Amino acid sequence: MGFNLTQKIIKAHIVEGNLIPGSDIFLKIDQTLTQDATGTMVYLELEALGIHKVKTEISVSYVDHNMIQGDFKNPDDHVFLQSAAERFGLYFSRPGNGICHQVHLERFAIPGKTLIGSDSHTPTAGGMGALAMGAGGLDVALAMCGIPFRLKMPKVINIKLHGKLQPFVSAKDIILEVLRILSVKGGVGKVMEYTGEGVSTLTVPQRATITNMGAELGATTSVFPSDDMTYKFLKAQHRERDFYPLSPDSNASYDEEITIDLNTLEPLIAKPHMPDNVVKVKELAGLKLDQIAVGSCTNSSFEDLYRFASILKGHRVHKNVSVALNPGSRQALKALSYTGLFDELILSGVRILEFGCGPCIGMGFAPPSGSVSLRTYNRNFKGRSGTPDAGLYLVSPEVAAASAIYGKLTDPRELDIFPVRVPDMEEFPVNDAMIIPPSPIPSDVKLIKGPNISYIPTPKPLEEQMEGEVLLKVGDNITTDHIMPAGAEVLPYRSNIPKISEYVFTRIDPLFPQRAKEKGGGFVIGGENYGQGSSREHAAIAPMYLGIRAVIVKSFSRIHKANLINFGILPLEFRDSEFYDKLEQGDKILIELNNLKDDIILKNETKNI
Ligand code: MIC
Ligand code: SF4
Repeated sequence: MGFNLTQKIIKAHIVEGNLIPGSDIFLKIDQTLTQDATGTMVYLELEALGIHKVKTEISVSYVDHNMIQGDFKNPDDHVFLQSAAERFGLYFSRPGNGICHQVHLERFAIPGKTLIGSDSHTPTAGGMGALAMGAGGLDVALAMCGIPFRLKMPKVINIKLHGKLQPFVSAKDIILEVLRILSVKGGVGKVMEYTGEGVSTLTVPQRATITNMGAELGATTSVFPSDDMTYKFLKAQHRERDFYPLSPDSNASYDEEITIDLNTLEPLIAKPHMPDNVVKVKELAGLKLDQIAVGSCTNSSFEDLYRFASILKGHRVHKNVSVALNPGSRQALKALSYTGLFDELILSGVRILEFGCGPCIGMGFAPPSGSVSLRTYNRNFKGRSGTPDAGLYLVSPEVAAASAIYGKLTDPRELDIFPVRVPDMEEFPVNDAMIIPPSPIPSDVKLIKGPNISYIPTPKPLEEQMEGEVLLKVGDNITTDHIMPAGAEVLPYRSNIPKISEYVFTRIDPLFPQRAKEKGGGFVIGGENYGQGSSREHAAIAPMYLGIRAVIVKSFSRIHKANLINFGILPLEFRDSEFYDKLEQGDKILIELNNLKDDIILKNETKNI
């Protein structure tokens, strides 16, 4: 039996373990990336690890999340990150250069390489044929020290694409369809590998939209083969030397298989408040909109901007909607400007935001109270936009453009316009002026720590017996946005754990941080897929700072579980999920570890069970 693509890349990087799904494997990591909102912790960790220079082939530090600069906090972070990149020998992508995943795809991602990043959408580079995974910050810091990355050998799911996308149907609709079929927990412990003749019809940026939002499946990562399309993209980036062809063996086997017929796929939309709440656009057509946001790491390549702008061309944004664009990179917008369509965006009344994450993570352009916001982004979790009662809907750039014209949800196929044909880019306007290469003499550089750069607290050692109160009980699919919110108020404290811990779980229960402090810490109970979403290790460090000793759930998401372990919170899963029903907030519980040799015992002392 031959190997699939995922197994081939893993085989080429495995330093310990075997290819049996579910077993522990350790992989050599070729590349790392960080972004500023998780990166400050990563470089404090790297400093604590005491390394001289990173040992990876390429490591890049991006600044794209915390860009509002309302006071000294964001710029303090930027200065610290730039000094850390110089100190440890990394590339530094300056604030304003673009969103980490888009820039990494354009300038650094290489087929067949392993990449881990302190951001859950790192799998974007899977569109290039890289095995790219989101990870906790400490795991990324360790990879930069040359330490292999530990994970469970994933199952590999074959997603067979047949046919060809029809006009106004988009790569975004492919991943929305996969989310509809599999749900936000359908990818846990799995790699989504795309095959079938439909693959060759998709460009690298289209593939990257799909692998990017594969993060919403909870998947370890998603990957496409490296073929003629990959070569074409790399050549247009002046990087043809990075090309390496990669495909599964013809007799490769897979753990599961899903088939999607591109010919019959229609424009889709994810309704509030989960990315898997997917229906056809035509079922909701006419929904009144207040805001439209285009861009993010999912949909802001040159092609996406082109599709959006060419539909909008000659029209004015409807007076009842406010429309904004956060482009993925300087290169993408520059390429659009060559086609003349950037002018059209300005003329039609689109608000042009910075090259960064912006509204996707609630950094500006928050929607009005109780409003409807249509977004080409990847996450529509409640409150993520900065407005707790806004409803966020996720669509393709084509649907966003048609809807911007009418101020209501519109299926672009209903418009009387010719299908969009994106011009073939033989050469992108490559300009790396905002990427600072690694310093030739890294160790001579001093780390610059302004007052916003705090310290990393360390956990207490594990005790044999832990007694305390259930401080909070939550249900299924709790995201790291619930545990550790982001947005304009909270994100600036990413380098200050004591301060950011005051926001833990406040979206669910504003009194949580105070209660945790008064009770001297305790436990959290959760349902399935606890900790899905972002890779932010703050969702482990800040609860640890508040004294949380164990989180007991039906099941965990991969990255969050690793983060809990890294920061000394015991991640426990119920063997019998019925026990979940026997625990309430306020119950006193006792956990006995028994040297971790036998089963861990959990007693509910309040209910005497
Ligand atoms: C996100 O999309 O939620 C983020 C912000 O990019 C996070 C990282 C973070 O919390 O800083 C992610 O996806 O990992
Ligand atoms: Fe940035 Fe949004 Fe992408 Fe996260 S999902 S990296 S916040 S653009």
